[in-house]
Amino acid sequence: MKKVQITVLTLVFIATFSCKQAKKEATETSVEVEETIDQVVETLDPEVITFTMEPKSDSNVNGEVVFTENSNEVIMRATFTGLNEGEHAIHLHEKADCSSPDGKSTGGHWNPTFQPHGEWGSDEGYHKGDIGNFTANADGTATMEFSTDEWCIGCDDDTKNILGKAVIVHQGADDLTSQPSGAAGARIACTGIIQ
Ligand SMILES: [Cu+2]
Ligand SMILES: [Zn+2]
Repeated sequence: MKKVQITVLTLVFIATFSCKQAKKEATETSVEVEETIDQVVETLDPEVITFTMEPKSDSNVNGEVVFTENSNEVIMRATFTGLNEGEHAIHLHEKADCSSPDGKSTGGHWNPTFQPHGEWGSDEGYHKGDIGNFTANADGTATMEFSTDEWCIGCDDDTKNILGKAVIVHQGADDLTSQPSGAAGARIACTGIIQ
């Protein structure tokens, strides 16, 4: 009889222990699953903000700009109509205010790091708004894409946060050297980047 009791106790002990172990493993697994779900949600549901550009300086330019933030990178995609064929500068300017007819209410280039105007990525410096140039087709349409890890949408870093800035398209090309803004001519389309 004693032997039976010991055997039963042992079994109870083993059962309790394995149950605790199983519970611990289950908790660990569910934490891992939650972390994985968070990662998947971040991948499937990136921050996306979309804006319609309005014509400025009596142009007929219209456009749509989409910013997507994904894995510490912001991708900008834009489409335009009503442009003259050829190269056009596109920048982020410092204020999300498109109220003036010439677009100058947006201020100068967004330059939170106090650098000279230049080509994006240049060793000599460049503004955080110095996206560069894109080319319009003979029918006046254009698409452009730009991506960088030097921007964010709504983060706490003022040298990266594009919210509160403006997108400006110019009549001419940015020569990437003239100060302070590349001598790109009139501002022909504008949108504020406001959430
Ligand atoms: Cu500009
Ligand atoms: Zn610039």
